[in-house]
Amino acid sequence: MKIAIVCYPTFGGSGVVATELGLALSKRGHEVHFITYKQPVRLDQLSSNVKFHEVHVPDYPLFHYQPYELALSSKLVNMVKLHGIELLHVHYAIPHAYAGYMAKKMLEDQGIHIPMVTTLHGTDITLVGNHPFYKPAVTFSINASDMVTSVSESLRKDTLELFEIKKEIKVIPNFIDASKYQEKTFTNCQRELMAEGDEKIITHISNFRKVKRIQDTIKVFYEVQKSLKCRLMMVGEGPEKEKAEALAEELGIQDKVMFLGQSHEIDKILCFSDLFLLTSKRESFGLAALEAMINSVPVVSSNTGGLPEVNQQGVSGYLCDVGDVKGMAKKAISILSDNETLKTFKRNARKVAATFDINQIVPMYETMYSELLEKSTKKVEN
Ligand code: GMT
Repeated sequence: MKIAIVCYPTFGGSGVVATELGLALSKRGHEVHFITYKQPVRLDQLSSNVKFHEVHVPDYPLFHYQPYELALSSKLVNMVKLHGIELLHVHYAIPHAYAGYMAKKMLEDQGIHIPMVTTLHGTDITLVGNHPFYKPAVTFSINASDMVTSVSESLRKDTLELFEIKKEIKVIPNFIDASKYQEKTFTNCQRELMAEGDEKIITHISNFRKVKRIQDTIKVFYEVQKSLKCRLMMVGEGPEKEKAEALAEELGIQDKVMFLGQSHEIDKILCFSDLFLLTSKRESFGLAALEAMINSVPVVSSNTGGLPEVNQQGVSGYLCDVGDVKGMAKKAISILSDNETLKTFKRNARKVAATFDINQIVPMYETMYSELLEKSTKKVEN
């Protein structure tokens, strides 16, 4: 199959999922065309099967806002025609589903019929998409997609509750390539570079937006460090970073909290981590938690959105109510204060994560694509 993938190319879960999906599809013999405004961060293997087409949005003095959707839909039309692309797969509804639909309609006008899959990822539904400014366009473009998928059952439910959806939404969870991660549970990942031997390492990775409640992450750590020797690695960049730095200083724990910035060495960091904290207000799936778990790092997270579908209570970690700082700290301490317990949680975290292996999930997309292509060929024939 020849598939076009549209996604956000910068740091962020939806772009990571889209890129990993495209790469996996290319390895399974499909031709994949990434159509984005920048080369996706994880797209490091361009080949005859994997192509990248950049969307340019030229500036013009009249434009107060640059017409990105227009440029994207035009690029999609041109690339579909040039490369004989058979299917569009857009990730994150805003504005990709809308631009994809426009491309589809323009192509239809030229006698080219191309099905479009929209994958919903999270805030495109629960936060941004739900805003009255966007809602009619988001509702329309979800309903106009040929197939809609969501990354968790929880996101599927939210979509049906928040929007008037006339389409079936298929749940295809996010995935991980378990074969890339060896069983590192009890090996030394040069952790001595980051902490002393008797110190536990707690990690948080995100884009530091309000929805992540990273102040709670700092507060949970503050409580934990009262009971055991530990350090906190804060990985990422975003609007809430300064407040979190200030809070660490205010609490007098700035020497134990390291802000590492955006990193390309996530697996290395997770390799020496003992616990992952994810205190988000909302999380449709929590890819960061899954990445931690496959690296044998147990997770203490909020009990929200799709997180309970990923992090198993009392098995791969614990889930507490959003904002329950004391509860999360208590759970973190219970995992970290006994090495045998920690070993069990580490082992379990990896086992649970392995159920989201790429080889289980990517075929679900392939089957869906084949069905869609078959349906759309039949439609044209009739
Ligand atoms: O929706 C967002 O906040 C952005 C999006 C992204 O691009 O990072 O994150 C969402 O999609 C990820 C991949 O499917 C999920 O793992 C995240 O849980 C989800 N974020 C939220 O729901 C807040």
